[in-house]
Amino acid sequence: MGILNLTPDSFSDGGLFLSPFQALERAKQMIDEGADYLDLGGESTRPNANPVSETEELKRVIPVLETLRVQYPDIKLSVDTYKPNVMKMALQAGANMINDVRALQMPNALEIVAESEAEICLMHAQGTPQTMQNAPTYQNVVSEVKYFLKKRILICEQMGIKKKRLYIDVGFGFGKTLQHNLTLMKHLKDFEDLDCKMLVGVSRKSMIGLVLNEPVEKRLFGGLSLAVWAALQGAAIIRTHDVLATRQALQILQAVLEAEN
Ligand code: 8Y4
Repeated sequence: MGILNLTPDSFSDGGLFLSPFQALERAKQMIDEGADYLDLGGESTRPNANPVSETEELKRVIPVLETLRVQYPDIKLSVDTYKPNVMKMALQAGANMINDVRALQMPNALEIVAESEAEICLMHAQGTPQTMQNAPTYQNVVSEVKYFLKKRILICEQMGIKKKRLYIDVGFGFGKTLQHNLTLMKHLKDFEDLDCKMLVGVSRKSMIGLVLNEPVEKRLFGGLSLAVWAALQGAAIIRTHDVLATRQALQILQAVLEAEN
């Protein structure tokens, strides 16, 4: 899954992909590099980022989504939003997935996606982007994240959403310290018994930077290592800024896994 930032303030590629023209160029590049999904985001989710109005988010996301839908009928289009009305408009414009860092906890979000056929990513976060990095705490990060996701899956099923439409995501960096992130990564396999596909997003994140002591533009190798690890633990989708490199890392891994004995 290639990340398509439609925000002017995203700190990894600060403003590079804001104009619709540039966004579409970037989308084409990631599709050419082998992305199966694009994840369109109109509100920065980085720590301390300012929330964006619904009107502004719609203005950033919907025109690009509509254009991509026409130009690339086969690519899966995901929209990264927690706002129910953005979900509704995105689904009408042909989005295939709603990627919600609040796991459909906003009023009406469940109802809106339940009326559609779209896939859904339920992500765990502690706190909001404004507050989440202020001393996150857990007694047991793995069991607490797992319990949260289990509850959200159950609520989705009660709303009539079939489990096969759901992806779960532990939400690396969302209200987690470096130690929490590493522990979750070590125990990704434990999430298998929730019986949903898994999405993992670690591309360029601070957990890589903190271990390697590298700035955001030098985190590719670390990110590839984590992508391979996550795939081995059962992740179905890797959300990344670096589609070609990630594709190739996963392709060679797959060749090994499928080799004859
Ligand atoms: C550099 C670049 C450093 C980006 C940090 C970041 C996830 C997600 C984000 C995730 C799912 C981000 C929207 C944070 N992360 N959605 N979204 N899973 N499902 N930070 O891990 O990329 S935004």
